[in-house]
Amino acid sequence: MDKKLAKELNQQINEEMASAYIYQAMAAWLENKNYEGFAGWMKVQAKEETAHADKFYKFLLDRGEKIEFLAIGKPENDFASVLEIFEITLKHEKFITGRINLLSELAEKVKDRPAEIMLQWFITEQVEEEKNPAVMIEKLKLIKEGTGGFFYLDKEAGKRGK
Ligand code: OFO
Repeated sequence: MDKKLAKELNQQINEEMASAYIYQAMAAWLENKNYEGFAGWMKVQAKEETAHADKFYKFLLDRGEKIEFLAIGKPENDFASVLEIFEITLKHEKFITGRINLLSELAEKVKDRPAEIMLQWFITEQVEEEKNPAVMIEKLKLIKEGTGGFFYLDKEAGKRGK
């Protein structure tokens, strides 16, 4: 396998695990505030990220590449509001979409067809990954924290993955 592509795919395991870490820290902050629904939403998100990491892990294993686990930085642990959490989430997902696009362009450049096909799943997935926080941001902008509408949204958010 092309060395640069293998290195970047290995790096993506780290990016996905780092995403899980970021979202789990957000879930903890939300749980501390007793926003159990939003916290549940974030926990589902974190689990999805470890599943994404696993897809890259398995792909590299299947191709006979050596896997190297890299360091994960300390995530943000304090937030100004629930809205800010989802804004950070959207920004982070846009960064991940950029990573997936980079991987896809690289796979195309070196004509690695299996990698191209594997990455197509992620290209589609990233549409959802950006849409989910974007929808939540729109809703949160319409309602103030502490209102009945806010607690309703918290409850609705908790239905994710159930
Ligand atoms: Fe794995 O897509 Fe979000 O980060």
